This record gives sequence, C-alpha cells and structure tokens, in this order.
Amino acid sequence: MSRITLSRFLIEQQRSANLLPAELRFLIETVARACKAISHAVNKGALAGVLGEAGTGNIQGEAQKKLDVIANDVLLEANEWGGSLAGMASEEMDLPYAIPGQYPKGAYLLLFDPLDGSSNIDVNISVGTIFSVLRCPDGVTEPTEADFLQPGSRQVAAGYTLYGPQTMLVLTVGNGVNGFTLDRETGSFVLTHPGMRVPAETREFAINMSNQRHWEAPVRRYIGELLAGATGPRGKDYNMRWVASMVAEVHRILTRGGVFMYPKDARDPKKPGKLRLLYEGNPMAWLIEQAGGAATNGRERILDIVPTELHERVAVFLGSKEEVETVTRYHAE
Ligand code: P6P
Repeated sequence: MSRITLSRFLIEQQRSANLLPAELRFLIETVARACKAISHAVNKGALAGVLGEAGTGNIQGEAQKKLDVIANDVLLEANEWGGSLAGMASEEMDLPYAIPGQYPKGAYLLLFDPLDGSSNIDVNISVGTIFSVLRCPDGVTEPTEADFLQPGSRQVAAGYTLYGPQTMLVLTVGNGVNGFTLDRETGSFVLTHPGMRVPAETREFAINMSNQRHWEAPVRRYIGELLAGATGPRGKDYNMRWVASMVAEVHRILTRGGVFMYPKDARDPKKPGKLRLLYEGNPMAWLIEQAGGAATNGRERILDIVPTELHERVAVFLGSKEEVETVTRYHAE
C-alpha cells in the first residue's frame, strides 16, 4: 500500500472534507517543516551545544533552555513570511508577535508552546511542540492580545510534535485525530496512526503526586479511590505514570488510554492551574475530544473557557471519558 504523507493527507482532506482552505493547509505544512528542524536540533543535543540554560527568563518566570529559544525562533522564522498568518503567540514571548511589514498577512493566528517539557531536555526525556490555530477576527490586520482571547472551541487546527524515540506529529482539523511518523530518510511525515481513539475506560492515571497536600478535596477523594484500587469503590487496580512532559502524556493517552491531571492547588489560590490555557490546554483538549475523550478544568469543558489573558493558566483533567466525568462530578458534589 502506498505511503500517505502529511502533504497528501492534507490535500485529500482539502478535497474530501472541505475543512482545509489552501491557506490553512499551507500553514500546517509550514509548522510541520519547522518541527522537523526542531527535531534535528533536539536530536543533536550536546553534540550541537544546544543543551542547558539560555541565561534568560520568560513571562512565566521560568528559566529558558537554549532549545526553548531555538525552537521559538525556528517557528517564528518559518511562519512569518508565508502569508497565512495575521499574528503569532508563544509561551516564550510576553506579547503577540506581529508579522513584519514586508510580508503579506493572512486569516489565521498561530499559538504555540515551542518546546513543552523542556526541563526534560538535559536528561534526554521526550519533549514536544504544541500548536493551535485560530481565525483572526474579520478585518483585523494588526491583531492585539484581545484577538487571541478566543475559546478553544474556535480552533480550526491543533496538534503536537513529540520528539521521542520517534518524532511524531499528531493533528486534528476537526474530523478526528491522525498521527504521522517522521521518516528521516525521506524527510516526510508518514501517516502511521490513522483515526486515533481514546478508550472510554482505563487503568492508568498521570498526576504529580508530590503536590497531593495542595489539592482540593474532590481531587484528593478521586486519587484516593484510584490508589485504593480493587479494594476501593473503583473495583480495579490502577497504574501510574508521570513523565513531566504533557506532550508525552497526551500521546500515551491517545495511544492506549489513561487520564492526565494537573489540578489547581492551594499554594497560589489565585492561579487556576499550572498549565497554560491557550497553547497547552486548548489544543490538547480538542485533540482528546476529537479522539472520543473528555477534557475539563474540574468544573467545565476546557474548550468553553473564554480566556481573559494570553498566558492564562488552567487546571487540566483530560483523557478517558469515564474517569474525567467522575473527577468532574466530584467537583460538583
Ligand atoms: P511538574 C512542563 O513544564 C509542563 O508544562 C507540562 O509539560 C508537564 O505536564 C508539567 O509542566 C510538569 O509539571 O510540576 O510535574 O514539573
């Protein structure tokens, strides 16, 4: 059977599902090309002198890794000239990135976490790029922060590239989730995981247990039941995973099920969570829902949240529907 590359897949989506205007197809291909360059840099690691701290910080108050800055620059440079975008926003940049005047503007806004999980870089554990595409409001050619503050339900494309044992790009444009593996010999992303689905039930959960004393009561109740296993109300034993790289956790859940949680905690009651809504929560929530799973902040569907600021945080409970619905129900009780 002939291999279906990302380019062919997108062309066929454009023809069949009419979900992909040419400008959006071009944007997705450009993001994929940038991720290939990031994959190359990540894989070179120490050999290219790209490990370790950049000596700078970002708006999140986090020390930037050299590869955070490299990945961010690769995505900006790859996407600024193509004519698909009116603007970009990144976890690594305080304000939105305006398309330089010498380039044509387009109808879309691109948001990304250029290298999620970068604390894992120096210890050679999987990291990833997360991206989300919104439509720029009609008539806006110089988007401001307000133009990015759209609920995740308005995304037109979302995905991630996981830099793991394989480099894989996983994408949705609103009609399911498909996974592509990078063939380094030809430089193509090849369709290897068509129609990814999240099983409704699971025996695997992912949470950073060291934060347990800071969780709200519904989360402590829910996790307590998982830990009680077959002796408790859930009637089955569970296993736990924590990679500290959201892209790796979400990929595992899209591949074999599970539930991923990063609850808000009592250390900073004003902060609704650790993860970022616009370029982590929203794209991952859409992918999970498109694959038959569920994604809430414990109280409401993540994709319904109307953002109030670009780097807004969010609590995340996503994955196998049965589990997400249970822990969300506990918040309401
Ligand atoms: P902790 C990575 O920094 C990240 O944003 C997600 O990719 C990951 O799931 C989470 O934070 C890990 O957080 O507190 O366990 O280091």
